[in-house]
Amino acid sequence: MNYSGVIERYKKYLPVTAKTPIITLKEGNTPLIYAQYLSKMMGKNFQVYLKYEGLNPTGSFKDRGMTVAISKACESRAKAVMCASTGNTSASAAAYAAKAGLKCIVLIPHGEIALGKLSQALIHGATVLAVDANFDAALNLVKEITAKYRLTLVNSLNPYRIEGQKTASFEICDALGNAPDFQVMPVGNAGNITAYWKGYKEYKGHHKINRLPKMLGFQAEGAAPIVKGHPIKNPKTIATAIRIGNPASWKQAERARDESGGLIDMVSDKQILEAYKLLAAKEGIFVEPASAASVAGLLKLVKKGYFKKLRITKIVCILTGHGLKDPDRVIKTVKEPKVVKANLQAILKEIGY
Ligand code: AN7
Repeated sequence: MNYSGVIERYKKYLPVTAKTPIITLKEGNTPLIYAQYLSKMMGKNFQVYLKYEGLNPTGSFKDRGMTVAISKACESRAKAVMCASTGNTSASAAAYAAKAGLKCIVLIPHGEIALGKLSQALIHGATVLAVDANFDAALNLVKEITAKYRLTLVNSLNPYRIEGQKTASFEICDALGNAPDFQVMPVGNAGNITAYWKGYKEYKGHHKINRLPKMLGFQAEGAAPIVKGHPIKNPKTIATAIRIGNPASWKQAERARDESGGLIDMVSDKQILEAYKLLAAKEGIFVEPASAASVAGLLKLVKKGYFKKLRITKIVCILTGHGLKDPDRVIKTVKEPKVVKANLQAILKEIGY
């Protein structure tokens, strides 16, 4: 099939017209991978799938929203776009703005974004400003500036971002033939859970599916405002992508949770790193720490006995970003390679032959 990106594939469900210039890097169409190890671990009748969003062009799910946001910005003759970011939004905005010939300005929390993401924003030619503040403060600045000047906001407060991101739920339903029973995902600024839930409801409205999943969202313990019920002033977690203390789509996330009969809970950095290693070692999938929060959450719920064994139960975990975004984390998490002499005996001894 000649695949042309999420706008082309799902334009029927998106706010685009024949006049919209489509700026695409052929995002979307990511694999839904059956998780052999996790499914077996959960026992008979459970099927766990991993939606590997790290395989989008810039390595995260943000590209689905960015193709629509940047296309609409071009349609309205914008000259420049701006966002605050924990990293992935800036990488995606920079790439799509480059393709569209738009200026891109990003504010990042100084010293707190993963190296891969920073490299992306820089090489795509964005103006990157590292501000001496956390993500929440940076986003407030961006909101203020974009309200006053001719700069288009491309954070997920921009409704076109949500529109594009909802296509991931369409893909899951198209692949499974219906909605899954549960969807597990990380929650940061809460745009993505909002987008998925919107997508599922719309697909049901169009009779493409006949049920809705329960939405299970996970925040990092040190950055869990929704779980705790109040903003977190100094959010802390090794999962820098979701180090967010006052999510922009807080209310919408609660609505997704409540309407679906799901939950929003939290996982510790330790649980995140365990899931991070398990995914790589047992499923062959390398994700960034924030993405591992979904599987960490799944494991937490399994331990609690949350899932009842009734019939075939399908669970989809969203793996939001690629592991190569944050290679430093691997080095901090696992043993570095052993240095050996360049001789046969020494190597055979090490590998036990
Ligand atoms: C890998 O890039 O907020 O709940 O500025 O990069 O929709 O915010 C990233 C968020 C999950 C959380 N996984 O999604 C940003 C940014 C990864 C992410 C999230 C992010 P939302």
